[in-house]
Amino acid sequence: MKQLPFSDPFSNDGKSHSAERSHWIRSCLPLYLVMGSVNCKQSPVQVLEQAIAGGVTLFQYREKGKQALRGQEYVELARRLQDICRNHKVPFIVNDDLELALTLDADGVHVGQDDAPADWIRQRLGPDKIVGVSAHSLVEASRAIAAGADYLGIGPIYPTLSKDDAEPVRGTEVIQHVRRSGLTIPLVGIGGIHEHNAAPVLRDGADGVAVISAITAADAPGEATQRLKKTIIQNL
Ligand code: 3NM
Repeated sequence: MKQLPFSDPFSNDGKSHSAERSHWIRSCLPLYLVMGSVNCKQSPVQVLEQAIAGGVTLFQYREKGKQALRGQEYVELARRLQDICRNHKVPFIVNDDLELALTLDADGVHVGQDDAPADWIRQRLGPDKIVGVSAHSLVEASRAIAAGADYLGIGPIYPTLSKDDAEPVRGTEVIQHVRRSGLTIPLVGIGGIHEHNAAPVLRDGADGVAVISAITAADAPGEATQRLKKTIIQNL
């Protein structure tokens, strides 16, 4: 897992969709933390610091749910978490909020199937930022790739309590299906993944796992991250 210099994919060198770029995106995906304040038992700042120390390779700010922060507080938390990411050279992605991403000059945006289309996001963000798309089937995966996605989040692999409107569980079969169809796009599995069930997700073709509760709901988020990272390294 060679980590290329952080600045590479963001340089405007006309290679946005080159093999180099896709290699770099893949190298960001092994342990992708998705998180907002509602997911955390401790302060989100502390959780993110511990998680990054434990080996998180990519971060998504996803402030969703009834208790989610709004307005200035929402932006303030985003800035604080982005600062931590910058200090550790971990890319900072915003969930479904192009305006916030543009305001903060975030490294990218992640969208779901009911959010703004990926090609619209890509147009506004420019070629150098990261655009991720949630997909639940081969058809959605193919469409996202055609719309310019850099990576896919495929799930839910296992049952999850972290997303109210989660789709039916897909198992790792959906990842096998996407890979067997010949699609090579960087992708992570998401939904109910933790240290004891991450291995099949990677063996079936994912480049990493995206998690919320495996890290945010742990009593010791740093240690939970380290254990999960160990499993990932053993199975990638
Ligand atoms: N997206 P946890 S599942 C944010 O299937 C999200 O697209 C999903 O949280 C999808 O790791 C999910 O706690 C929740 O199960 C993941």
